[in-house]
Amino acid sequence: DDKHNMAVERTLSIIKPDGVEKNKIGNILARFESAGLRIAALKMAHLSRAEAEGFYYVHKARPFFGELTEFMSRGPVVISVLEGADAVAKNRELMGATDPAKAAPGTIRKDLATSVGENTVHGSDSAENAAWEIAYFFAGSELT
Ligand code: RTP
Ligand code: MG
Repeated sequence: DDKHNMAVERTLSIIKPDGVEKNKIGNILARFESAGLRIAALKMAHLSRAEAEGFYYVHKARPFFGELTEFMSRGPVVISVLEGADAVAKNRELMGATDPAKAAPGTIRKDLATSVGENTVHGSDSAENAAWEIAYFFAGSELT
């Protein structure tokens, strides 16, 4: 039904170290707000290697795991919780494809990212994973 299809959801977003290095924090957060997503929690952090490994644990066996976790811990990131109708899918749409070369025009990755490895943003890929990812970084009292 319509209610189900337009469920109010939360999703976890990370502006990766390359996005912060390029001074694109405001640019990216403005895209979320313009698309109707509300920023329900927000912080900057410089992840340790272990924190990055824990977050991307699901990719532990992949060949790019070392590169990915080294990159994610090389500088500060901006971690936020986005809330709104279909927030998980809406954020993925705003981000574009994992490979910036394949991302649609007007998406964050097409406009700002340089490679698959340094693709500027992370977004949860399901509501279930979003709940786990939000709890990984935020205490309940930090969510508004
Ligand atoms: P993310 O989790 O960061 O939002 O990205 P995603 O869902 O679009 O892509 P995923 O398959 O979950 O991969 C996680 C991140 O790993 C890096 N990656 N590198 N070198 C490679 O072939 C490769 N493949 C993936 C990317 O930074 C990707 O965002
Ligand atoms: Mg992913």
